[in-house]
Amino acid sequence: MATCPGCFLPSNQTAGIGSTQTLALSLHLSADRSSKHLEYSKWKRSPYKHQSNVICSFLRLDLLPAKNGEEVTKHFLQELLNILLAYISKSLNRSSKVLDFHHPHQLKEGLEGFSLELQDQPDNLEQLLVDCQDTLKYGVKTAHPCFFNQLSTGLDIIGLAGEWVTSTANTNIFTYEIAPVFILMEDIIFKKMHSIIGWSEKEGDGIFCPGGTMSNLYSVLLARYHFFPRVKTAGMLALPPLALLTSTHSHFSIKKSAAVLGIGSESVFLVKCDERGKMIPKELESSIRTAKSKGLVPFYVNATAGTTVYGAIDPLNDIADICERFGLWMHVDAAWGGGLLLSKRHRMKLQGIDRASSITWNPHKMMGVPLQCSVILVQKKGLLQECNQLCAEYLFQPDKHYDVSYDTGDKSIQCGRHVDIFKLWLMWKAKGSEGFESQVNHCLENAEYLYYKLKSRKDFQLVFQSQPEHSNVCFWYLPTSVRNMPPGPERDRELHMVAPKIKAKMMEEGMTMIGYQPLGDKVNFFRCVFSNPATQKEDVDFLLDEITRLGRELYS
Ligand code: ABU
Repeated sequence: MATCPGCFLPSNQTAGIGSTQTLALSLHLSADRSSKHLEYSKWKRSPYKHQSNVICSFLRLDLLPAKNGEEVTKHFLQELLNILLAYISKSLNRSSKVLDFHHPHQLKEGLEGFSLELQDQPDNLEQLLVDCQDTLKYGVKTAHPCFFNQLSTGLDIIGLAGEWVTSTANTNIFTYEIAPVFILMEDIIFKKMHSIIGWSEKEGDGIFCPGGTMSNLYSVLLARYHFFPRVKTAGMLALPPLALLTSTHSHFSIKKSAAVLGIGSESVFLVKCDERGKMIPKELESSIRTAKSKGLVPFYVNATAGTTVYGAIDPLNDIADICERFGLWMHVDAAWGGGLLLSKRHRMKLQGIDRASSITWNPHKMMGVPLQCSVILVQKKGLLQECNQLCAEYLFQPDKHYDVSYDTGDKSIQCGRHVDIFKLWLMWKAKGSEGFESQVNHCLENAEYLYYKLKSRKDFQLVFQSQPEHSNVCFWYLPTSVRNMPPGPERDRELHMVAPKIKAKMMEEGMTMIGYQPLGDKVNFFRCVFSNPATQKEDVDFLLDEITRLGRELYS
């Protein structure tokens, strides 16, 4: 049966229906589809115009599982696919904007017919498609080659396909019973990651978590259970006063974990770093001794492989030596740096990672897997299960007819979990490890290119002079007025305001996006990060041109 491409009606039913361009015609079928009635609704605009300018729509109830709902469902999803394809093409088009910025109150008030408010009456499918399109329109195109704002950027088409398949399967990943293929894929990927890290086949376990912060939380939970297993049942009474150690440049999630787990954020000792943001091993030793002298029991050290701002990698082997000597749990937060393990050129930067008791690794960062995809890897087999299992009888029956060791859900602190494995598995299939390797190398080449560009410019200043280890490049833009000031607090005050001012204008214009922050005694500076394989050197040039142009306009 031929159907109108702009609506969900057979062509013979739309012929002759008259309408103005601003009126949309909704054709609602009742649930039992025995009676049809026509209804006009006033939509100002819609991209789905029938050749006679009639826009026809169905309601949600006309979709599957409605009887004979295949055709309407097919057309609805095809129209959605067209919207998504147009969005993806636009995201990768360098002449299109990265964002169309609006303030929160503007979006709340509604824009050009796009309203966030919810009504009692259902909207029709046509309106839902317009809403999908508008949601993307007023969002940020994180796949754009000139989006440098976050560690997770880009849009991998195979990964996207994986996410679609995952959503279509719409299952939970706590038992083999309802997620047999996904559970086995997790097993395969964990083995792959363990071998890349350098753990033996007999070692290693893991669980997918909703983000790096949760992975880090698991690491503290596991370390505490490893040393004090009574805590699971007896709680805090089973514990001495504990201390954790992490560097001043490490992620805030270590402190947050201490707060969440009742250890207290004040029990986290922040170890000093060198000028590049790497933990100083001697300082770690002295912090351990300080903690002990205060009557605390240090049990956990977090080393970072790829700090959030500088991309610094702590000296893992030196830290492992210290942890061994003091009998401490060594965790490596490689949420950002884990991807470097896939590159023969860069993996030696993480030497010593195999000595870690646990590792956080976010494939949704450097490996470009669609958000979110994060794991906690644990060297000691069985610990995750012991620490977290509660054996809920309605899910984890021991007398099932298959090998129940594949019911992995009780390793988690969650019950229901999103399936994050499939997109990663599918991307690995599509690229092979080699594909990931060249992707990682490409991102670091972009960082190197930016670094040398900045080095040669008088109107920019690098935050630290040596070449970055990861793909983070940190720098100040120096307007002439600031450049002519002598070093000191007055210059710092002026310089502190430069990046926020440029960023504000950059977001209003929307052609590129980069983050900034202060750090320690450093006033606001830009942090450029590369994880998008679509980004090329011309985009790096464009970023610098844009900062210069905006800076000149603001400071002329
Ligand atoms: N630590 C999570 C990600 C931070 C960032 O994208 O800048």
